[in-house]
Amino acid sequence: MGQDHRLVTDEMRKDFDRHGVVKVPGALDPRWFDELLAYADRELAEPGPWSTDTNPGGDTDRLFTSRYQWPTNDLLRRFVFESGMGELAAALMGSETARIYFEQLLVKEPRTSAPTPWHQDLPYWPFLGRQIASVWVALTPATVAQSALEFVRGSHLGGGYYAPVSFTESSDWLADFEGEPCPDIDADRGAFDIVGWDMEPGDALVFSAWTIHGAPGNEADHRRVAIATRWLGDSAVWAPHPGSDPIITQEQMAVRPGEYPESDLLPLVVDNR
Ligand SMILES: O=C(O)CCC(=O)C(=O)O
Repeated sequence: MGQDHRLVTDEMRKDFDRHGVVKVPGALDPRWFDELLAYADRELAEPGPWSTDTNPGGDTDRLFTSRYQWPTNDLLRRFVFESGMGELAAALMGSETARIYFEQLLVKEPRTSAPTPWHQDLPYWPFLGRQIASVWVALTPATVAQSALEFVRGSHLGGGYYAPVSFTESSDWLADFEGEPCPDIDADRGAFDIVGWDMEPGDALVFSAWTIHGAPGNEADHRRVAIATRWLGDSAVWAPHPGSDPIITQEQMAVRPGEYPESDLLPLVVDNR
């Protein structure tokens, strides 16, 4: 049974278990918006070390991501520890604890054609387990018609573990992964149970790391900005593999594959034990 949470209803818990995704309206206090949007401006102008970019410096046709800055950035550290996103993830994962893995800024400039490819998150990451989830919070409005995320409902239960795909053209660490490709959802959308929600600033999507998801580009005439946090619950285990994200590697970890990822690099943000 998950922890009580003022925003999480029994229906949401059931939906998270059955569908692998839920929308939680008004999850992020508006007092965070201005600071996080200003951070997005700074990042776009001067990207951090772990970023991807389809059109550096462009103000259109640009899908930009930047991750793993909470260890060195005071705003993002506060966001990770104080915004309540970890508590939300723990409640929906049915976990007593939540460790932060990383945060990720996601920006689509107006009139961006690059879609977010359909993918599962877990194969990108050096972990395994059912209690691994993301909280994706909109900082600007996003509609399904123009730019919002979509999910294949129930795909977290399908047993697939699909090869990660790069968000940009460049081949990078993902090239080491060997595995079956994610199903081509767009080739036959009617064959899948696809769900998405129009989002307002502060609305969150909480989804399992096993759930297949993707997004169109951005047809809107405003920037689409979101920030995601990635959470490890009680039953997560360390599972590095070729093609997993190099932000944290075996060399930095004292635990062995298959063990619970106890580490200062993955601090406990929520601990209700
Ligand atoms: O914001 C996007 O378009 C991609 C987000 C995503 O894939 C994720 O948060 O896992």
